[in-house]
Amino acid sequence: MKITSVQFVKGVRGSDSIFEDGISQVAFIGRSNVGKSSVINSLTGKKDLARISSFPGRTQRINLFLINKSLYFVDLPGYGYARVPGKIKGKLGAMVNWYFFLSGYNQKRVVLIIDAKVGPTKDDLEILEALGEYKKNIIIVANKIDKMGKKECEEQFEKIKSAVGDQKIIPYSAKKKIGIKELLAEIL
Ligand SMILES: Nc1nc2c(ncn2[C@@H]2O[C@H](COP(=O)(O)OP(=O)(O)OP(=O)(O)O)[C@@H](O)[C@H]2O)c(=O)[nH]1
Ligand SMILES: [Mg+2]
Repeated sequence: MKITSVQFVKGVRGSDSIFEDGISQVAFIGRSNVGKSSVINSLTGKKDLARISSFPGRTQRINLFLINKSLYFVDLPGYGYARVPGKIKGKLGAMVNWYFFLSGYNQKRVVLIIDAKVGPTKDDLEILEALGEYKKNIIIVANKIDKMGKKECEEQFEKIKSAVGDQKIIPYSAKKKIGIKELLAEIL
C-alpha cells in the first residue's frame, strides 16, 4: 500500500478527544534523536512534515498526522534526553508514559525505533519490555544504517536480534530512504 495523502492534524499534551475518534493510531517511539520524526517524514515523502533537529528533545508534543484519511501516525517526544534540562525531561517522559501505559488508548502498531549503530540501549530494552507487558503490537526499526558499511550492518543486526528476542526488525535509513517499503507494508 502507498501513502497518497498526509496532513498534520494537531499536537496535544495529553488527553484529547482525537484519540477516541475511531481512527487507528500507529505510534513512533524511541530515544531522543534516534530519528522518529525523520522516519515519519521519510515514510510520507515529505521532508518538513515533522520537525527534526540535531538537538535532542525537538518533539515536545504528541503530534498526529492523518495518513490516507484513515490512520494516524503519532510522533512522540523521545526518552533518555542526554542534554535537555531535567524538568522538561520529566514532563515529556511522563507524557509518553501516559500515552502508552496509562491512557487506555489503543495503538494499531507501535514502531520502536533504535539506533542501528548504537544497538539497543538499556532504555530501549526497558521500553520494549514494558510495551510487551502491555501487549502492544510492536515492530522494531533499526534506523541510521547508512552510518555503517555492509559488514558492520550485518554484525549489528545479529546483535540487535539476539538482544530483542522474537521481534520483527527492519533495517532502515531515513536519510538514504532504505526500508520504507518494508515498513509501510507492516504498518499501513
Ligand atoms: N545518518 C542519519 N541521520 C539521521 C537518520 N535519521 C535521522 N537522522 C538525524 O538524526 C537527528 C535527529 O532526528 P529527529 O528525526 O529529529 O529525531 P527524533 O527521534 O524525532 O528526536 P526528538 O524529537 O528530539 O526525540 C537529525 O540530525 C537527523 O538528521 C538516518 O537515517 N541517518
Ligand atoms: Mg522528533
